[in-house]
Amino acid sequence: MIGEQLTLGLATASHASREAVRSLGPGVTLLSGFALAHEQHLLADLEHVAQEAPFRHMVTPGGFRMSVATTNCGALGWVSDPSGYRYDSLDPERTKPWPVMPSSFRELAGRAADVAGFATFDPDACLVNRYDPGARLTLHQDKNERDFDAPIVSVSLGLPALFLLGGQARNDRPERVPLFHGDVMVWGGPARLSYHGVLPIKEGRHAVLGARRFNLTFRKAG
Ligand code: MD3
Ligand code: FE
Repeated sequence: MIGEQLTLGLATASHASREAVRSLGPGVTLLSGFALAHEQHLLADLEHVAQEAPFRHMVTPGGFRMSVATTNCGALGWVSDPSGYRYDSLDPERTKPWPVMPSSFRELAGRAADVAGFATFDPDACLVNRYDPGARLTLHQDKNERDFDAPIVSVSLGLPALFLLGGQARNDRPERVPLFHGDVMVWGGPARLSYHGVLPIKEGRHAVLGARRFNLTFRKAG
């Protein structure tokens, strides 16, 4: 119940009852429904980002086309190509900077980090993943960022997903966490280098976003 008390002041009355804050283990906080209060704004801004820097299927260093389609906004964007993973200030497809991170995105990420106990989170990168049914993300660690003290904030929109929450070793058996439209997760401290992934998205239709899941991941990359 403390979670609802924590979030009540941040949510509009109509969304407060759909919010809850839950710890999923050391350094992992799930803020259910946290993005719902700002849904319209977020979706409009997401549309603008994707218009400027279209989603594309990146290729892994192993030469595989990712089933997830990706774009970015903010000063730095996550890029994968056959030469490796990196953060780049330029979108290689347009040879231009990534779209500016919308204030709706930045502010949501900051508020979520704050509720989870990370006082000032000022992300410089927002990776946006788009999943069609069947798309997945195999178990991996995120270690291309420079600052492992900063948390990572993730916002789920559209179709639900089963998130794989693993441990510090690839062989640790992952827990399955269902994530729904509007859920926000914050990772930091001991969980920052945890293995994680997303099981193949099931067929379905979300009332607003149709047959798709979007995930915004905010990072301090530079
Ligand atoms: C835990 N994306 O893009 S976000 C990724 O739903 C990625 O699209 C997933 O993993 C998605 O790299 C999950 C949640 C997330 C992101 C980064 C993490 C969890 C994390 C880094 C460390 C630990
Ligand atoms: Fe990841």
